[in-house]
Amino acid sequence: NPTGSDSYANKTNVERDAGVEWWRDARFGMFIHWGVYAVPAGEYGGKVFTGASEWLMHQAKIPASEYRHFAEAFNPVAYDPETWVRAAVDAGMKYLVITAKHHDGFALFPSKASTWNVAEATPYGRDLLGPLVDACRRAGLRIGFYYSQAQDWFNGGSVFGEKWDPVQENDFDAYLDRVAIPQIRELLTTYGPDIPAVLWWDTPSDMTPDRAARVDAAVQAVAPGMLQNDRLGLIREQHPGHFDTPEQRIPANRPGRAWETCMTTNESWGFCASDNAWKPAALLIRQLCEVVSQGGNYLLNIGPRADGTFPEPSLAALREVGDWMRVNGEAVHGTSAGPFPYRLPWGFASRRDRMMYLMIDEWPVGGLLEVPLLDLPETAQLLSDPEAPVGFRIVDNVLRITLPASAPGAAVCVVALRFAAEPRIGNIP
Ligand code: H79
Repeated sequence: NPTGSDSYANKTNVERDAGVEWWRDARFGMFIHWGVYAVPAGEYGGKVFTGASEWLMHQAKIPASEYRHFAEAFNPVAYDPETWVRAAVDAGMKYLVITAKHHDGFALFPSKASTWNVAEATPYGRDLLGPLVDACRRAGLRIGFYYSQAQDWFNGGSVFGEKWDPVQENDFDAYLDRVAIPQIRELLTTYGPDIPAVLWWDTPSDMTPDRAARVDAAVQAVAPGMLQNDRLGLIREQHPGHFDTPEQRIPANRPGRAWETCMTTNESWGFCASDNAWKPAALLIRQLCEVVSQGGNYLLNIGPRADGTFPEPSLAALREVGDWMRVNGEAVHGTSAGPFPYRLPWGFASRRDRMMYLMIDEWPVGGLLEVPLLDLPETAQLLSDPEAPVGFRIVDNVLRITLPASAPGAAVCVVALRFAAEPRIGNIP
């Protein structure tokens, strides 16, 4: 009987994790930060703001009466959700989370709760989420909604730090009742019974226990058991949600439950014209491997342009990650944390049933890989070159795997080991 999060918090880890199974197996998803901030793209009044273009209204202290003009230039005529979804699927991603509303209060969906939405405030004049939901459904991709429940600089929600506009002088409870809760209901009732698959809250400033309970009750009333992250309330323990959300980092110690690292592909979440700090695909792959080896999910962000297209460097990175995933995806999807608590000299490991995947990002000298396992595998194979000879034996309580003397490529290289039974773990260096 999935009632509020209070009862949820009392459940055992196993009960709590049952509804998270598809999400855990997915391991790899796409975050999408899209809104009218893609129009100024990190520049205002001749000044370039770096870091996070979705924060421009806040950083440049733009009054709502001026900021709304960006919506008049938000006309994503090249928006083709099928293309987005194909890019995600081809990259090996299994779910997608899009900003239904970010801190600037702009809704990507028609809303009766505020005219500050795509249907009423832009020349595009129609829903952006529905077509994406449909494209995801057709492709078998799950879709979640990010919703900034507390910060809303446009509709009278909370404001991080100093306020700069009279519209922000508002009763927060009135904002929750007038905007946030009705919009959350709209998001939960418009797109179908299993949509969204996840609710992704953010920055719970002002979300005192009674307010968080009020929002959660609204969610449970229409979508009992809805998968949620851990950012609903100020007191995280009151509404722990289903998973932890380390942002822009991979935790040194693996959390004791489901978790998801979200990361940008350059430095900004929203599209930022001046941000050219694109991470090489090899780094994204390495981060995916590290996260997966610790039992987490990797939610990789894309900031689409105002015309509805993904920036070319993002597409290039997704294609490269996809090339890697087509060869090595079995080390990612449906796996759980490897047996080693931290990175070994050569890299990471994940496992599924009797398989163990060694994800090598630092090729061992002479191709001699030392793995702290006490049992021999039945087979050992390089996923990128299944015909390559791979030897294995146990010497001094260490599994020694003989690989080609030099690395076959630049990206992480995976060796798949199949065991007859769960191997015993040796001394971890
Ligand atoms: O949606 C993305 C961020 O916009 C959001 N969470 C991710 C998923 C986020 N909101 N707040 N924060 C992250 C942390 C606050 C960062 C800040 Fe700043 C430091 C706010 C002001 C100083 C970054 C740098 C944003 C503006 C300047």
